[in-house]
Amino acid sequence: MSKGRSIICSASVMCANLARLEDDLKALEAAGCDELHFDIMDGLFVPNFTLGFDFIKAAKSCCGLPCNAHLMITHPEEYVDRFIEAGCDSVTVHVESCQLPQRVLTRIRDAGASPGIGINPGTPLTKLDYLLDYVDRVMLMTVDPGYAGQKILPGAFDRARILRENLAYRELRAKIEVDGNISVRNAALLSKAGAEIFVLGTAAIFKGGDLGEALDQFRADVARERELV
Ligand code: S6P
Ligand code: MG
Repeated sequence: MSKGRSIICSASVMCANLARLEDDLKALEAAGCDELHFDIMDGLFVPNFTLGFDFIKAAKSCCGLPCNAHLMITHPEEYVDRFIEAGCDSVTVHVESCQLPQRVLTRIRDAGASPGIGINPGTPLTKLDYLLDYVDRVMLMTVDPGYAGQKILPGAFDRARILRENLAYRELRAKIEVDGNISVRNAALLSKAGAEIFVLGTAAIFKGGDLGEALDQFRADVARERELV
């Protein structure tokens, strides 16, 4: 992040108050949040269940923010079209769950959405090599996926740096996104390492207070912290 350029904030909807979803989404939109991040889990790829098509449609009906689906599911190729139909502007699939990931990414783009590839902390970055030409974002999981409220894995910072160098060497413009325990300090360090999109969950803004204020505060704190790390 160069001086003056703000981080891209993608708010993790599974961390919102689901009983007051409309209020939370409107507050995020009013505060200038850049995107909504929908975690889709199927109980197989990760040991948890979360949101689905109808939930995304409901969210779309009460705010105009761009929506990203983070598919933590097996056989994502069978579902990407339906997530795009439900209103997702971008769809991220995991390299670990796709048999033929390049084909799935191309299909997402051909369907009119922006493709992203996600990668778990234990998967070598080299698995991404042949996919970087096909994506607008690479989502580095900074915790093992499945739950909010975890601690960042220390290897995350070097992985962001190595990926940024690889993208620069190949003159590719895919953005690096980071997901999991994005606190102010972790965001500052990851931003310095080359991350541009930050998934904001319980470590960032969903702490029970005013969401708009929390987002403003988070942006300001990360900008300040970034000068210190
Ligand atoms: C976790 C999922 C994430 C979480 C987000 C929660 O598997 O992919 O998107 O919703 O990481 O954030 P936090 O700050 O509670 O770790
Ligand atoms: Mg996620």
